[in-house]
Amino acid sequence: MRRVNPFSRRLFWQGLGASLALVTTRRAVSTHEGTHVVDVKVSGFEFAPAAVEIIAGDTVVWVNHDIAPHTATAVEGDWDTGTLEKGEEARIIFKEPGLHRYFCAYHPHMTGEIRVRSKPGG
Ligand SMILES: [Cu+2]
Repeated sequence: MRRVNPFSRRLFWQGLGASLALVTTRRAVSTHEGTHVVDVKVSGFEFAPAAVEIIAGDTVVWVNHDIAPHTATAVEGDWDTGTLEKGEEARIIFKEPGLHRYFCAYHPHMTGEIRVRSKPGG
């Protein structure tokens, strides 16, 4: 395949070496280097998973799979995805550690929570 030129092949092996190193030194290496994106599916009038645990700086993405519109609206009122129609998504970056409970503004029985832990070593 033309795409596998010597350069990208070398990158591939470097990547493999890095992941092997991660496995062997797992205890010493943080599982959260850089930021992560966590998906929450909004489907069947539920947030799935309803409880999510992330590290400060991570992003949560809500994707609405229902025909009904939904929101993810913070109970504390400090963030809100706004209305998500079917197929739409919204992302929110959580920078501060803490527990964020949220609900759907259209269907308040739909609830979820995001637990944001502090960044290791910071
Ligand atoms: Cu809803």
